[in-house]
Amino acid sequence: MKIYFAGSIRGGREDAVLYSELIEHLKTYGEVLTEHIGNPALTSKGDDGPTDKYIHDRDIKWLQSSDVLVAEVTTVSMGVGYEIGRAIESGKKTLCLYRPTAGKNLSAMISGCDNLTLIRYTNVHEAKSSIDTFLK
Ligand code: 6IA
Repeated sequence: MKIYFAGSIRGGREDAVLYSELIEHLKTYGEVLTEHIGNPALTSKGDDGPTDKYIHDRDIKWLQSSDVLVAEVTTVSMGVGYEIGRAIESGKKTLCLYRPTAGKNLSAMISGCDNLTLIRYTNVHEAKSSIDTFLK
């Protein structure tokens, strides 16, 4: 199975360690095409490719070749929202993981969407078991 994991980069890297834990878990199910998202060395200022066009075009190719999209949506990210929209439009199975946080509200464009699975969780163990339920 090819898995596209989406998590915030320029939207903020506060959850980078959590992303890497989720990615390690996802790797037990197949190939994670976007392993770099969990790399704490990738900062919101860092670079990972020659140009933004290169990053966009490469990531969309990976997204199109994937079987499922798993997105951690707690840290608001325009790129993650865009990837979710593109995945849904192409009929991909999509899981969004959200950790409710005081003072933050999830976008209605995610919580109101019938074409994705939205799971609210409180800790990484819950997030992993939601992944298990979704992928099995
Ligand atoms: O808007 P964001 O940057 O938070 O968007 C994050 C999402 O877009 C992730 O799920 C990635 O799949 C994708 N993405 C955005 N930027 C990159 C990137 N390097 N490398 C790989 N995927 C990316 C950007 C480095 C940048 C900080 C210069």
